Amino acid sequence: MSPRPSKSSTVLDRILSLEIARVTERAAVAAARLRGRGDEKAADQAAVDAMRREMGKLPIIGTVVIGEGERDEAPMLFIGEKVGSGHGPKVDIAVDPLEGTTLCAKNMPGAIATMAMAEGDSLLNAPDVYMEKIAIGPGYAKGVVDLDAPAEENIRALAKAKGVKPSDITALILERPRHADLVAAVRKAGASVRFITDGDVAGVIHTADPETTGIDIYLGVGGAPEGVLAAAALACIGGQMQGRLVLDTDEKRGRAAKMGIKDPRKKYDMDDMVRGDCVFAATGVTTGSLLTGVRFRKGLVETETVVMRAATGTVRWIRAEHRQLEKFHL
Ligand code: VTB
Repeated sequence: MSPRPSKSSTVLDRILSLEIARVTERAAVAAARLRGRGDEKAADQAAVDAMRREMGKLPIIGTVVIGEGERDEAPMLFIGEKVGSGHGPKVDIAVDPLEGTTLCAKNMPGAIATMAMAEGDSLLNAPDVYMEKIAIGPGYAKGVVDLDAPAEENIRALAKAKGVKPSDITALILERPRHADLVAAVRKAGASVRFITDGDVAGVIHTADPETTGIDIYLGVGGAPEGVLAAAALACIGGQMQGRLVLDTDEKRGRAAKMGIKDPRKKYDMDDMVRGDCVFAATGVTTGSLLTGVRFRKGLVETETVVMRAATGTVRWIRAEHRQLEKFHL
């Protein structure tokens, strides 16, 4: 893929693109301590606290644009909060300290700690509402699938572009009652559906490597914050994604308007959600098909993290052994 334009190539310099890994590592380990305790809130809070503490050390002037919620409902990492050391480049921050709180609380596969960092004013400021999403991996002509096309048409177009039959296509969809019609349409087109119960950031990322994951397309309605984070990842590794906020009440439209969204029905392309260079990182909390979860061994903690950068398309898989356990408050 061609490198993405960067307003200022030094903003997300090489050091920052590795330091981000420390932040998601800390959040993942904190959440992993609470795997399987049935307490989503406690696991999320632990991840938030750890992420915020570590982020304070980053040499950035950061603004949270995708966070734990709006200011009145989230005490930390709320939208608009300033984070970082206060010295360095101005950056937008998107966080989901524990993506898949239920997965973590139930100790099920696929919980991750994730964040993205982008040049200032370059990430979509999305309220915490739903987003309709469609995503495919790299190597297809632009526009081969479209959010507004019927699912059958998208499956057929994708199969044709891939040079396979619709029955060779697999769509990943969140298992929710709201997706009953979508699932029926995908199956009617002949394609296979794989369900996930949570975790659509990783779900979208799966489309980038169909040979490994078996996933060709991501479809359906999930969280808007997760949508922007997923767009940041795809902006790094290539692929196409479109999203539209579900602003179905006056209250939601009002919240969106306050965040600068003028057209409530706008269809966002990946490049509208991520408008410049960015780095994305995710660390596994519980083992899933994207990342291995945190392992607690005698005297050390192991983590696995993926870090991606849009300007260069570099993807790094970082397996870390942490020995200074007091840093994790262990
Ligand atoms: C998805 C999924 C998340 O929320 O975005 C989903 O990726 C959407 O909300 O892991 P509903 O659960 O209301 O369908 C999560 O499941 C996190 O809650």
